[in-house]
Amino acid sequence: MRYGRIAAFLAVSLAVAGSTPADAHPRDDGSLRAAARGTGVRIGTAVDMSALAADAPYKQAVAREFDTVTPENVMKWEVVEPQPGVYDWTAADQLVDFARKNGQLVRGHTLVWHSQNPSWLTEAAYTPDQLRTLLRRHIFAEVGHFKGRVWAWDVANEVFNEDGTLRDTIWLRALGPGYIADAFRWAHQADPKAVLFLNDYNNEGVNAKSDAYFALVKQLRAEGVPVQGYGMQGHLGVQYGFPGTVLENVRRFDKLGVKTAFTEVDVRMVLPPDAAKVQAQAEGFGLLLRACLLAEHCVSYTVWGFTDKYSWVPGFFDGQGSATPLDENLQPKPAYDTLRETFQLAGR
Ligand code: 9MR
Repeated sequence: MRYGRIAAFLAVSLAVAGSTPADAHPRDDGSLRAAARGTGVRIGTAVDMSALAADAPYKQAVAREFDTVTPENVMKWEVVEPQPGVYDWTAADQLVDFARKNGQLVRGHTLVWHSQNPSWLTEAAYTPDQLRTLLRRHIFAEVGHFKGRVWAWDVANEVFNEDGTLRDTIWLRALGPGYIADAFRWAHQADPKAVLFLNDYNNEGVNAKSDAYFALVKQLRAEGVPVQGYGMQGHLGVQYGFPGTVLENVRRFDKLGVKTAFTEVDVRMVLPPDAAKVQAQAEGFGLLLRACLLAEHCVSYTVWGFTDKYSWVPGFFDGQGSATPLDENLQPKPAYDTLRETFQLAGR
């Protein structure tokens, strides 16, 4: 599989761009999903549930273009347990049903994190024992609710700082570093078939943060902890340049025997866009996809929103945006074409 995939990719990479005959993909409806077929890498997107409910062209595009969906917000703790012991799975169930109807898999996001936790949890003075019980209950409730319906879980999200030290969170403070292994064990008990991931940003290339993940994965697997995946979010910006060691990094996790995935890819820019930034953006999207296609166990490539109409970026980074492969009118940018062509080259 691995060498077939690489050989096919390299062989056609040498072909002149655009020389692929139009009839090379008889079942090709021109979508990313069709292009990804046969490559071993699933193409996914984060889904904004308000947009899915209100915007028909958006909804059609989610169904047409993607093999997997990730809830952008509706599986986070603050949404699913707004009051202690009171669960609300409504929006998340809607996405899971939508995915089943469209033959898509679901990446669950996320079980233990420092952000988007309910205020009843973060603002009360729980003892360490109580916090441990609450975390365990949360993981069993959520993973149990979706048992058999969620393909992969981002179990622990963003647990390291940039320098490779563990992030100071309510979990680390109260429970110590062992909370990570516990979260994986509980998730595995709740759904033994779900593929369990660590997930972070700025961990795509070889650096202090990804080194810390490498050591953690090695250690957890040596201890028999069910960590099965390493997720790289892939929030890039054209103004920063792109990491040069992504393939090297993905391959070292390959060798540890875990799956890898790009889980939240977007490539932002300082507004307004111009031709050079748009071209650089396409290269950023392509760089991560190539690394995934060239790795042995990279199972999915997910964009964090596919249209600028609903991207999180402008709300978080002043003066930045245009971070997704489709513009506000759902028209493709060069990044979209790069993704499709890169998949097509690898899939033939
Ligand atoms: O896209 C999400 C945005 O709508 C939320 O307001 C934000 C809150 O922190 O979270 C965003 O998604 C994040 C994801 O869950 C984890 N990695 C970083 C993403 C972008 O901030």
